[in-house]
This record gives sequence, structure tokens and C-alpha cells, in this order.
Amino acid sequence: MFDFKKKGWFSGIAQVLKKPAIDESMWEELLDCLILADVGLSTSEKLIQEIKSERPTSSEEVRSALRKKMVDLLSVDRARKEGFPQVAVMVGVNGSGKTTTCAKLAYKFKQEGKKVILTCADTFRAGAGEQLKSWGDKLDIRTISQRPGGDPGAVVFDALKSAQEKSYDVTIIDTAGRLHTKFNLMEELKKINRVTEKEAPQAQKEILLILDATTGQNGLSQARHFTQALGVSGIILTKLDSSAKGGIVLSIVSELKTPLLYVGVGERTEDLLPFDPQSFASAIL
Ligand SMILES: Nc1nc2c(ncn2[C@@H]2O[C@H](COP(=O)(O)OP(=O)(O)OP(=O)(O)O)[C@@H](O)[C@H]2O)c(=O)[nH]1
Ligand SMILES: [Mg+2]
Repeated sequence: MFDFKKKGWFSGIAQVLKKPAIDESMWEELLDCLILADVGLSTSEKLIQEIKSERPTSSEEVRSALRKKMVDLLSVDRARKEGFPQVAVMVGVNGSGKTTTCAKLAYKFKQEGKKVILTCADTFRAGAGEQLKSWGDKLDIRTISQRPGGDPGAVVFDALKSAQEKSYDVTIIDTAGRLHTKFNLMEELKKINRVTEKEAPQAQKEILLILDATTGQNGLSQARHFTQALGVSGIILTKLDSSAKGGIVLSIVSELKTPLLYVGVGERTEDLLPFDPQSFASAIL
């Protein structure tokens, strides 16, 4: 299990809350701690304002209010996330960890006894198909790909047909990394979505945005474009094991109003953890 507490992202808060008096300087120090942990200015200010308005009378009350606010904030839109996706399309910028996360998710579903198929709709980068296939081989999971330069929509079509004919439970679709500013590439993702809508209308679908936690606040504006253009249903935050600061999860969910479903904490297939707001908040505070 990944130890959120060990990272010490919010250890400053514990120090501030050791002080007996609740005064203006304490609120300022708390705000600084949140910003330093990469919570982002507007989310940090919002959290502090809300807690302040409850007029806590002890540092313990401040701590429990902060914990509760964090859980509320992180719990956005999670109710409909029951069950498992039958079709998952992974989107995001270059190098964010899409292909690795495809393998991690495939491994997880396979562990749960589901029949999984991996699909490489990244026909852009030479070697993308081989990269996904080598994960598939390692996990003994069927992988569908096409030669570079092919039509990603066609690969997805083939994969969904095959999944239906052979009764696969989950189809995981990898796509090419792209910047949200590349109009044609964004249109290509929309086309992939249209193919999944058409070929698997009944399936529970997820469009998952794979975000690299180390890009911090800068990654957020890119992410916003993806969520707006594609109707992203969930986020997977990768590389939380590296130099990233955990507060980023709060700014992501607060800014994008999209639930954070998993975090990536390493390069191995087992390094994907379901994200649970309650355990996160309890671990860090
Ligand atoms: N430390 C760490 N590294 C990760 C994690 N997830 C992915 N990586 C690494 O990030 C690098 C890029 O991962 P890929 O899965 O190839 O990223 P991608 O989004 O598919 O990249 P493109 O297809 O080129 O856009 C690889 O070196 C991965 O091992 C993670 O959770 N932690
Ligand atoms: Mg890739």
C-alpha cells in the first residue's frame, strides 16, 4: 500500500496546528502549507475561508474541519462510478503514462477474474503497438493493434467487434499522446468516442484522462481542455511516487469537477491504487 503520510506533503500543517491560539497568523500559515503542497491558490483560499467561517475554537476542530472539507471536495461525482467499465478509453498528453496505465488497469481487471482485451489506437508513434503488445504478452492478455499510420477508429471498431463476439468483459483502448491544441488529433479522439458509442451503445464507458502529477499546476490547464472537449468521466493521476506533491489531487478535482479514480505510484503493473478520498484525507491529516 502506498503510504501517503510518509511523503510528508502536509507535515507543515501538523506543526501549525500545534499552536494553541487560533489567530490570523495561523490561518496564513495554513494557507502557505496548502500552497506549498501544491493545492493551488484558489482551492487553498476556498478551503481556508470555509473552515474559518465555521469559527472553530481549537486546533483539533480546525484539523477535523479541514479533513472533512478535503473529503467533500474529493468526493465530487463519485456515486455513479460503481461497477467496472466495459470500455475504457485512455487520453492525455505525451508521456503522461497512458500505455503503462492501460497495462496496470488490464492487470487489475484480470486479477478480478475479468476477460480483458487491450487495444492500441495509437497508430501515430512507431513502436506504440509493440509497447502495448509487450505488456499484453507479459500479462497474457490479448492485444489488438495496427500498423503505424492506420486509422485509430478502425482499430477500435475491430477491437469492439472482437470483444463482443468473444465475450470479453473489458476493452481498454490506448491512444496517442497529444496536445489539446492540435485540432486534428482532438477530432481523432472524438471519432474514437463516436465509434465506441456506435459499436457498444449499451456498454458502461469511461473516458479516462491520464495526468502526470509531476506537471503540477501547469498540467491543469491542459487537463481542462481535455475534459471540456471529450467529456472525460474520470482521472488517473500517475507518477505520484516521484517529485509530485499530493496537494495536486485537491486542485485537480476542485478545478476539473471530475472524480479521481486511481493513482499511479510506480512503473510496475501492480503500482495502481484506487483513490479513496477518506483514506487520503485520514492519511495526510
Ligand atoms: N514513477 C512512475 N513512472 C511512471 C508511472 N506511470 C508511468 N510511468 C513512466 O512514464 C513513462 C511514460 O509512460 P507511457 O506509459 O509510455 O506514457 P504514454 O502516455 O503512453 O506516452 P505516449 O504514448 O508517448 O504519449 C514511462 O517511463 C513509464 O514507466 C508512475 O505511476 N510512476
Ligand atoms: Mg503510449
